[in-house]
Amino acid sequence: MSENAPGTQPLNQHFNEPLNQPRALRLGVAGPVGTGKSSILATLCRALAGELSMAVVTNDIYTDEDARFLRSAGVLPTERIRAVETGACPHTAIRDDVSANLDAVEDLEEAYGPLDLVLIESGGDNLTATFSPALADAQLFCIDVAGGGDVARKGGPGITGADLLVINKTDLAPHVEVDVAAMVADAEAARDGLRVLALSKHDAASVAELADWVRALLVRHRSGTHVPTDPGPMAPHSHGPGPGPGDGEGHSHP
Ligand SMILES: Nc1nc2c(ncn2[C@@H]2O[C@H](COP(=O)(O)OP(=O)(O)OP(=O)(O)O)[C@@H](O)[C@H]2O)c(=O)[nH]1
Ligand SMILES: [Mg+2]
Repeated sequence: MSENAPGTQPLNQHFNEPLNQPRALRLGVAGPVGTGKSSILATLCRALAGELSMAVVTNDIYTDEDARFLRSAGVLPTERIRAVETGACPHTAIRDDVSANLDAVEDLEEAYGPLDLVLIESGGDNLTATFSPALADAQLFCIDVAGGGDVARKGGPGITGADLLVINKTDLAPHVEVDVAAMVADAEAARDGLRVLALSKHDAASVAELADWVRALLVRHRSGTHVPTDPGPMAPHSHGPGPGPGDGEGHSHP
């Protein structure tokens, strides 16, 4: 009789996962257009790729622009950076039908696994776009000082409920007349104890804090004490007809 009679194998063997080797932590990065999501991915790859096995999935509406930016930045081997083209609705691909993103993540895990960390960048969207917990174990929502000091007060599920809220580009604050401390205080008041991080890619101390936050999250993921939470659904809205592929005749998200 074989050592493992049918039905007696440890459950994980059915899924080809070594025991005690949880799959990679999947960290989603969302936020409005241009707030610095790709830069955060580049920063995290530079800070962590020496100690963690990493891969990246980007989402763009029409192109693979973000993937090309990250490949040319040389922050990871190029084949570990995959692009998903989302069509007109970036939020759909991270929330309503996550299959294209899940396929990309699983392909990367199969090709280069075991991985420690997969970063998924959402296409730039509005303040209410968040990841489904079916795709991301945890999510970072990114706003920036250039969008105005009142953005944190505008709320939305990413600002109030993401695992980490980044207030980015703090080096620009004097140029756009924003008080970073007040913006952080507004955000903290909206987040019921959840972490807020003031970040600039030019401020090494803030980059180190971001990397430490990811390391601590990974420890909780591996020990099974991190519970993925859903920041909440998008606000109801509709898209008008558009000229691009995927724009179609327009549609609504109730
Ligand atoms: N001054 C400053 N500029 C930054 C910082 N982070 C990002 N940027 C700049 O902001 C611009 C947009 O950054 P990206 O990282 O491409 O932003 P994104 O959110 O990925 O943009 P989309 O994917 O198009 O939504 C670029 O010109 C970056 O160089 C920062 O900390 N400080
Ligand atoms: Mg980007």
